[in-house]
Amino acid sequence: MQDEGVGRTISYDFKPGRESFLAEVLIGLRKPQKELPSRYFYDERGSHLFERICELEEYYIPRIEASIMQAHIKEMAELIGPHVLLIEYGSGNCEKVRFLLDHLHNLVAYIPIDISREQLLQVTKELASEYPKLEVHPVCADYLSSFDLPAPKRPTERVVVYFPGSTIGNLDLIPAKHFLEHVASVCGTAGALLIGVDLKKDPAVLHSAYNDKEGITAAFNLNLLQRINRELDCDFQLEWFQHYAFYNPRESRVEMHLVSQRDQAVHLNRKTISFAKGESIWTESSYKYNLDEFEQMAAAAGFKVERVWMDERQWFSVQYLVIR
Ligand code: AVI
Repeated sequence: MQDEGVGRTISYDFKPGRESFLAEVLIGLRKPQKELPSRYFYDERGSHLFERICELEEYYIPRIEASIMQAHIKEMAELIGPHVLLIEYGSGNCEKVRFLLDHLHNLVAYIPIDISREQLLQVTKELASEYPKLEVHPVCADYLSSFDLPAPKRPTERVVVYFPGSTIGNLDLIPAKHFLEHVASVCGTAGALLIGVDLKKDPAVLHSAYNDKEGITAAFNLNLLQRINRELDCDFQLEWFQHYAFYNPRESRVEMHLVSQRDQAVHLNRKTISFAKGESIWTESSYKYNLDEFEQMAAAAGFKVERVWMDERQWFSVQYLVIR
């Protein structure tokens, strides 16, 4: 599929279709604890709202991660080495990868993988003008599914996967381990993973990060219902659902929910789904790790943690993992 304007191509385009979206929504809303998959947050408006979240004072992750990258990029580039094929899972606006694009030696090619096709096309276009010599192969896909990776033109010494932003935290623990196993197989024996992992901290900090004063996170959460209305012809009344996010210390995760403000029903695919007042739809989990927990999970997936960089308060970590 040709992208007008820049002559770049979406190398692989696996935009999930309406049918699988509908099936997942119906399955989720029929569970005793209703739930929706958080990866559907990222339609065009959702991706834009997430960018605004990343600019919020309360949402510390992007700021701290960028400061860690900035402080240690030379050491990271040394560890990663030259002639690398760089793959980014969930590339979003490709903002974070720029540290690597600017510092890696003789980068062979960059493969951004994202589910948001519009954003992927837009940022690929921007990268093409900023890095005219860089070989970029955008892939539109859900990175949890399997797909063939495009082959770069030049030979590659090793594959390095970049997974920033603690997006790993949005996976439950078993899927997170499976995801790491999948990454290990993509990397091959010489490969490595550079990953951002959010750490356990004062729940009050987490509470403000997911309950910002401006209500952007609430809008981001509610946008999922709007997307379902628009794409699946559903009739959620957004004013009767309220954003609710809290840290669950027992499970080490921030949970986001949408709580029904009254008894109500919605209609989807000729089916009626009822909500009692106070009942919630669980829309996202964001797990927070300590270093040992993450190291154990990585080891179980075949990785060895080679290096960890953290901020002074130890709120966030960037970790360099190699195959064991
Ligand atoms: C993308 N992901 C790591 C974010 C997080 O912190 O779990 C998504 C998000 N949800 C609410 N605010 C940000």
